[in-house]
Amino acid sequence: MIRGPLLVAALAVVAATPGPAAAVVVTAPDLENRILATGLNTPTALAFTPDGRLLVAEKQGVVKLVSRRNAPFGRVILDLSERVSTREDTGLLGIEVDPDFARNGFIYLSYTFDRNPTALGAPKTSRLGRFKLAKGTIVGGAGGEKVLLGPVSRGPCPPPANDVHCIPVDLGYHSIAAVRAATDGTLWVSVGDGSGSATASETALRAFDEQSYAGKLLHIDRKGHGLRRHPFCPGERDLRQVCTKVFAKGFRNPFRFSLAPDGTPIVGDVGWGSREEISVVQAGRNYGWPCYEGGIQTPGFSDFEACQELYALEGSEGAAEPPAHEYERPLDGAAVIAGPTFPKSGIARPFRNAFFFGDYTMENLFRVPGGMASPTGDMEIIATGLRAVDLRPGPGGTLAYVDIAEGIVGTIAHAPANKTPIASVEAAPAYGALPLRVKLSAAAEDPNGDKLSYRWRLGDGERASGRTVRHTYRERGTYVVRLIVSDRHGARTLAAVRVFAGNTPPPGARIVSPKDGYRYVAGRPVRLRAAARDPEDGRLRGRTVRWRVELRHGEHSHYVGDGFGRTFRFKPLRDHDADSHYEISVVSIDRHGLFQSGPPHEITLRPQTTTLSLDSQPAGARIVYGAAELEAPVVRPAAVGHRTTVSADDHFVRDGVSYRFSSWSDGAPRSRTLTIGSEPMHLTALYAAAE
Ligand SMILES: [Ca+2]
Ligand SMILES: [Ca+2]
Repeated sequence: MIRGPLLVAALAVVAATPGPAAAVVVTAPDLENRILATGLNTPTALAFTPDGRLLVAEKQGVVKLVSRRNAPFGRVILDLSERVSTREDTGLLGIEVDPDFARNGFIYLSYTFDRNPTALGAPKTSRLGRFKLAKGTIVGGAGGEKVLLGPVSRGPCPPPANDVHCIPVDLGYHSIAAVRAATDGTLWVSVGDGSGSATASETALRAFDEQSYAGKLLHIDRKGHGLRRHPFCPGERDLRQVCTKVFAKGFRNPFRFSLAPDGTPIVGDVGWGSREEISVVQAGRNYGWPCYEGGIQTPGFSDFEACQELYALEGSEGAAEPPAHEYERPLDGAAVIAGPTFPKSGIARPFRNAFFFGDYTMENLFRVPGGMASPTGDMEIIATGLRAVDLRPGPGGTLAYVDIAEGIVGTIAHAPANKTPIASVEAAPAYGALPLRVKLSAAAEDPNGDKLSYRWRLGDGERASGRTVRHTYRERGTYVVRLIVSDRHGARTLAAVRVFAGNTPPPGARIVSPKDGYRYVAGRPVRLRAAARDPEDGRLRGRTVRWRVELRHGEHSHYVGDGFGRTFRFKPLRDHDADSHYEISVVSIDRHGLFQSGPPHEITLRPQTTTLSLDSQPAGARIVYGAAELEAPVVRPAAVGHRTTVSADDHFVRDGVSYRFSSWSDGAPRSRTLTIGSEPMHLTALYAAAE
């Protein structure tokens, strides 16, 4: 039941030459892909201001503003990275612009809070903050935040209660996710169950608790308070109480949702082992997680008493709501991304009255004619090769997306006849001593085969034309070279590259300690130290030294999180066993953003192990160890510090005799948690012959 994280990021450093999203294939003949922003560092979410500027949230806590003047790279307007968790699927995950933005300048950010992001520990909490954007800057910077949800920022959260304003993220999964503003100025917020370990955990049941923020769709006002006529505790008048903010419950990881033209929330709930769900959400209803995944009673949870009680309600008013649409998860995973429903008129035909959703892992984009509530035709794939993690209406009646892996924001646009050119730029060299003579080359094509024209802005006030340009930069600086490629029908595209004149890259950071092959204890912090220098900047530290931690399990690499700084501390997860290890890499970037010239330095850390014997008396009982089903006796290596669940079968038959479980040899109950110590362990499940 272990699934990879939702937001697996490519080594998230700005490349010198962002190319077009070559991987995206638009399969619908009357649509095309256009790029709005490139060079983004693990972008997770987007929003547009009413005047058409693009705001992009990056996972590590940075907000960029992309305007016509600074496209396609944009510029940083807010950096919250000193209080945003990057671990696993957490981070800055949602951004929204107030519908009355022209007057109040409000933008909303949903993120996983972390007091010390350079230590990849757990647990965390979630937060919704409000900022004010005026004249292109955030008023008060990171300190200008008004916390609307989640003021309690130290995990673990206390048990749920109406006055406990703590949004749990126990393990680095299923954080607060999307925030959407309705036209009436109210806010909708989706929150994951905050649980999400590899095994069925009781904490997932918070998704049913109306006094917990976990596993909910919330509906609040601009101050973060509940709204009148809230469905779950109708008698409650104090709109600061948790239950007054809850609109619907029973979600696992409702990562993305949208509001249909009639205001109905359409929620995509990312699945665990078997199903992805899209729900048309009604007030006061229960959408089933963790007892159901789609229409299936969730294996692992179905024995829970709370689930048995919910199953007993099937067919009655109190039963859980099935999703409007569900699809099976393939073996290598899936992650549904619910997009917008476009209106019935005033928009190009392919978008009219249609709902769009994507699957991040399957890299597809789908169109549902008629909308999710009442489809009028079969859903169809409109694009592939797209790792979209946010889908929203874009400028000019388009569908805008964020591709986290490519670091781009693009739109899917209606282009029934003429198609827009596709272009990228290369600078050779892109850095070096002054004077720096650079050859700028365009790679461009037009899908219709149109003849193309090339207009350059070289970043130092100079302009040029032609497919290839030679230019000398005489002053030290970082120049953004922009190229506009146009076809003869007036369709144009923008490509860009940075030139670092009078600058050279750092050769590469090295991990000084620990040594490659170091043996860790799960749950015990490992302190890492790197050395990095830049020819111009000298010794690098802080944000210029970037770490990445990946967990390797079998053939799969699993992103754990990012850190920064010369020293960095992370805690190996307790929920992985002897068959996993960590790969740690470090890179450096100079203070102008020039990425190191050498490859990342990487080391491997392996778990200390001991021997675990699981036996039964008599032999032959089935024992579930973590996600593995074993037949006793079995001896296996186990990672020191690893914590998991172990359960022996209630009864089994051997040689025609029926046996019933009585206890474990250490007196523990049949289903128990186990922490692996440093000494070899031997446990026996004791059975007695049943009458
Ligand atoms: Ca064309
Ligand atoms: Ca440098």
